[in-house]
Amino acid sequence: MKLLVINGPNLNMLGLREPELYGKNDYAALCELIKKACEGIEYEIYQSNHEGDIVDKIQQSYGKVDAIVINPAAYTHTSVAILDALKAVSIPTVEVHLTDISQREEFRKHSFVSLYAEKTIAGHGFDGYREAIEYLKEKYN
Ligand code: CA2
Repeated sequence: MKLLVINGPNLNMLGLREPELYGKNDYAALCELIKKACEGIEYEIYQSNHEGDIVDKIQQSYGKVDAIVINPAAYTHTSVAILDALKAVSIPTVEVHLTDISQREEFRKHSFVSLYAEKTIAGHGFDGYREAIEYLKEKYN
């Protein structure tokens, strides 16, 4: 099984600002957690601040990747393009958010990606990634 983890804009800045929201651990620590959770399977972690690059990455996964974990970050709330790319490749996907977006500003409450993702995990911090990976391993490995 090959799993792709996609992280959207600014997640590479974790730990530098807003620790009360996103925690004090940095992006390298998140990648370490993902690495441990992916023990026994092939995986890749991809981070980009650019919507089109994320769309390209999803398209390139067609026929090569068995499952996707995605935190689209701010693009969650704006990107029909990322939603359409996920629909186009039809790869099983779990959406993850560090924070509970349903309890934040109005503009964060809607997620385009949720319209495709088979599961959304929000508000569990870094652990949400572990939960998403375990769910996909259990179901598709
Ligand atoms: O809760 C989440 O995981 C989010 O996807 C995080 C995004 C936010 O735009 C979404 O609404 C919810 C933000 C990504 C990281 O932003 C940072 C901001 C300051 C310092 C470090 C990271």
